[in-house]
Amino acid sequence: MANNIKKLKSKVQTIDQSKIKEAFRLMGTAKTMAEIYEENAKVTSKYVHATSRGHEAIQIAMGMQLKPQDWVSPYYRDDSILLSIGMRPYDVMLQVFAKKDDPFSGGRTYYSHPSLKEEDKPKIIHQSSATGMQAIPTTGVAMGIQYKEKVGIAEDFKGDNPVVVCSLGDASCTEGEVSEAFQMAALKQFPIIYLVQDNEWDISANAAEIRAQDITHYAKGFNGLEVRTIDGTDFEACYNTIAEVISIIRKERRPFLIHAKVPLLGHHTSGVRKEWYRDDLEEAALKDPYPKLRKLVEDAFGIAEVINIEASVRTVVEEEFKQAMNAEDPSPDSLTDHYFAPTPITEEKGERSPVGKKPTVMVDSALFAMTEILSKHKEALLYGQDVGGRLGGVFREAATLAQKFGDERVYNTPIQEAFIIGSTVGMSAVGLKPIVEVQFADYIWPGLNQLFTEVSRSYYLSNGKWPVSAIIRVPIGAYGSGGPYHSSSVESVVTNIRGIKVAYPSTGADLKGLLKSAFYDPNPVVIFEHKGLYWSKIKGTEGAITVEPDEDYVIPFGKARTVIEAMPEKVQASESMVIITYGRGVYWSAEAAEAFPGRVEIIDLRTLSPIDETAIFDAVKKHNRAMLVTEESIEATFTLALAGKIQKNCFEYLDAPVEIIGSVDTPAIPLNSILEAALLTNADKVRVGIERTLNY
Ligand SMILES: Cc1ncc(C[n+]2csc(CCOP(=O)(O)OP(=O)(O)O)c2C)c(N)n1
Ligand SMILES: [Mg+2]
Repeated sequence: MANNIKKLKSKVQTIDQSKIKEAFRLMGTAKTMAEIYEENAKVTSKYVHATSRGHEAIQIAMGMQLKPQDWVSPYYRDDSILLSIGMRPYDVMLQVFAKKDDPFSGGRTYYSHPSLKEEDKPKIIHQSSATGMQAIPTTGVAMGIQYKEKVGIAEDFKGDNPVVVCSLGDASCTEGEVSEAFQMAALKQFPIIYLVQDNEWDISANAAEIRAQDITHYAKGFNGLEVRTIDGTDFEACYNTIAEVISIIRKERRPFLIHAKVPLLGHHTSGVRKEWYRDDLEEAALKDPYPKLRKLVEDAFGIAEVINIEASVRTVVEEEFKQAMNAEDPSPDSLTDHYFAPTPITEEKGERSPVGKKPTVMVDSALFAMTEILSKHKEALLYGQDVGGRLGGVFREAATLAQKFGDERVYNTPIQEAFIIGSTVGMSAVGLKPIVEVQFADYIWPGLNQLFTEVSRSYYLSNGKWPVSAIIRVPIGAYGSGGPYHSSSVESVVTNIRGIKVAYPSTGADLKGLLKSAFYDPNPVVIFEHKGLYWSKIKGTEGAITVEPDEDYVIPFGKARTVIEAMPEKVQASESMVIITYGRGVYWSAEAAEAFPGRVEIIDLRTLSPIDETAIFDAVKKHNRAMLVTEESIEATFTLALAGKIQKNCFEYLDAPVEIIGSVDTPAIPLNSILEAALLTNADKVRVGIERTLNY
């Protein structure tokens, strides 16, 4: 047909007619899907869903132009992006019913919450349902791509370098974490597009109530982030702007924000209905992108073709809707599949105390582990506050690393704990091994949202596609009057987050071995490193200084270490007990145990999640008396839960209640050294506990 080679004119460039027709088919598909969900509300309303009605033009213009090497993070209103990157309606609709074959999550997460790792399509990392929180992980993808290009390990795309797209609703941009992402992208010039679809609604709150300015004014404050505003209902304008921006980014590697003004024509979600609160529905209907695109297709191909496309779309969607509705549900047996990705480190290997190596303080053991990792693996890098060359970490734990490995592999970040932690999702997705640092455990809180919402659930909710392989190093613990904001213990909160592994070593050898295991582990690992043990400056903690293990030394997670054994005759005479502890608790316990020679076995857990239940239960059954020692206070803690676990599993074996010794319960650790000492666990308090337990 002559029409097929005719080009449609537009301001910037011309678009192939076949593309216009394809866009119309996609838009019709998305619109028909939304209509069918409404027509079948009884069955589709079981699980919440939102559709792209009104937003289709900008989404399709974006999706159609992405290539397999690109990365996109669509948000929950982006089902038109999903269709336009090549997903079948059936694939997308499996999510409406949370079915087993839902290609994104296997029925684990909501409609249009995609994650995708298919050869022939752009890649989609997992993202949560928390609005705006995808900005950091997705910016992490762009940071990872830039890193690979800088250090020479990027794939060769023949100049067609990957672009990252982070899609956001207008209201989600008022979340604080979004600004961390913008600021990093602008500062470091990442190859990313933030696509903001501005419908001026935040559920029922409108723009006038919730923002001081629209996103263009806000984004322009980030120096180096180029901003474009477009009518998101005009397919040609959208297509052309996106084409231009993408072609710039493929070459120039810098960030853009595209602000697309769109009407929200559907409901906020299936559960929050537009009739309840919308006063702009008539006005919004006038901006519908569908009749606009329909007119273009009619002008180019004639009305018969339009009707033809609409009819065939309806048939396909109806048919595939039925198929999706009748598809298989996930089996309950699959419930815990993809909890953790399998790790290659399953046993202790290498030499823990090689001859000829010197006793080394804990902080240096970590430094040597890092040096070995960074020497061997170009995919490894370290970033965090002050870890860069000028200082090498506030504890000098990264001293010399930037000098040895370069500023692009060891670098400072701004004070953005959410970015530090959340960016690992994207960095890991592009094949890197980010090792990051939170300066003090007290400051993990701003990053905790990312740890919980994005990092910990990525593997499970992507049904095994996107494990987050990252190490998050966290100096922790009270030491030398650190006061309320440089002393806190946070392990109970962090171990409560499922889907991450947690280590808390008490010696240099264990820290080195666990850092190495964490490196080879495909899952996210938090390593707590006690500040008071780093140099063993505190009397009684000299045991943390160990001969440095060799390069191959690894320790599997979930394997405790026996620090001190009881004498067999004391065990036989029922005069012994076990202390189960970790971190600095090991040293308080060892000091206290000196008063009870041969009667106390001490087990150092080394990792808190997973935890070595076998070692714990075996020891309790052997000694029949157990005590737990922690630096935390006792209320609502990991240790308290462990005591419960011991009672439940070893009840018949216990000759005494499970004792717990911890710090005094206060909302914070006071600065004054007398108060600090009164609050903290110490050897005397442990001694009292031992006595009570042995004499019960
Ligand atoms: C962190 C967080 N807070 C609140 C919500 C509840 N919520 C879901 S959608 C939404 C409005 C988002 O508006 P916008 O980003 O403009 O997207 P739109 O729905 O308008 O496309 C809210 C508040 C959420 N999902 N996440
Ligand atoms: Mg909105």
